[in-house]
Amino acid sequence: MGKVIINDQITERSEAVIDIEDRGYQFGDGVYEVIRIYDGSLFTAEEHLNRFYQSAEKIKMIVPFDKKQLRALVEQLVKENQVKDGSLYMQLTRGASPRNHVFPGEEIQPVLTAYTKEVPRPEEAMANGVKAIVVDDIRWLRCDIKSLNLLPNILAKQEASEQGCFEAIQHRNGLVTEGSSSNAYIIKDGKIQTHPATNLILNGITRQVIAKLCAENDIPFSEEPFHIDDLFNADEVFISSTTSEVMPVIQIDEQVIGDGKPGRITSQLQSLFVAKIESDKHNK
Ligand code: PSZ
Repeated sequence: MGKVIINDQITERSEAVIDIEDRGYQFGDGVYEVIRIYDGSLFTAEEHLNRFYQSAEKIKMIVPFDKKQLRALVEQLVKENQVKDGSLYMQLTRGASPRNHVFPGEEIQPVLTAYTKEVPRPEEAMANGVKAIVVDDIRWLRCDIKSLNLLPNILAKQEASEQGCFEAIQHRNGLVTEGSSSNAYIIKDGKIQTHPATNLILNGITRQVIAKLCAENDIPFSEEPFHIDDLFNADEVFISSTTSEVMPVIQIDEQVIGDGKPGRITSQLQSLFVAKIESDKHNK
């Protein structure tokens, strides 16, 4: 995908230049978003853009565009790159200035960058389910911010990958928070349960879509922390994210979940999610 955004410009990727003292590069001092693209259009764009502005505000950064301008700019990028099914990555850093922990002065402008890529839907994994491991959540206490700092998430995901697993499900003192790059849910006796949207998790946009679909379809959905034991003993487990959508988890560590196949309610949610993707396309 040839073109990228730098600040208010769309340019060829090969011509894009980032300063070596950009604070995103040096400190991870910035925030980001990933938005799914289905059939050339951005899915739940408004929700992702809102969270981008909120994340920026939480770290005392101001996005140098209004939401309408930014939306038009990223939509233009998707169009110019002719993305069909893929994703848009966008980030905002506190700008480039001589390395110093203290914020730079007001003369330093934040730096916005964005690019797109083609990403197929993970059909096989969604149909058959994936494996996960459980790890300690060693992250900071502001996981509600979609910060560029992802070291603990990367270490957790690498551990999962080395064990042949798709995701690492994190816990604090035995209470499950979320995956390294996903929200986590259990289903017991027909009821879906997930960690409440506090400072300890990212309030996923997919999570919010799922909550709404549950409300509309009379599927019990509760936001209450649950224990690792509940995870191992659940009837069904699934995770969610922008690219994983509703992803069944069929094994955690050595424990097979249910009968080792995606469960009934998880499959129902997958169907509802696909219907939502389709209806959003038609309502554009
Ligand atoms: O491409 C990928 O693998 C993606 S795109 C977005 C994610 C992964 N994950 C976002 C995420 C996250 O990083 C953490 C720590 N918790 C929850 C989520 C799910 O958020 P949404 O649903 O907004 O993508």
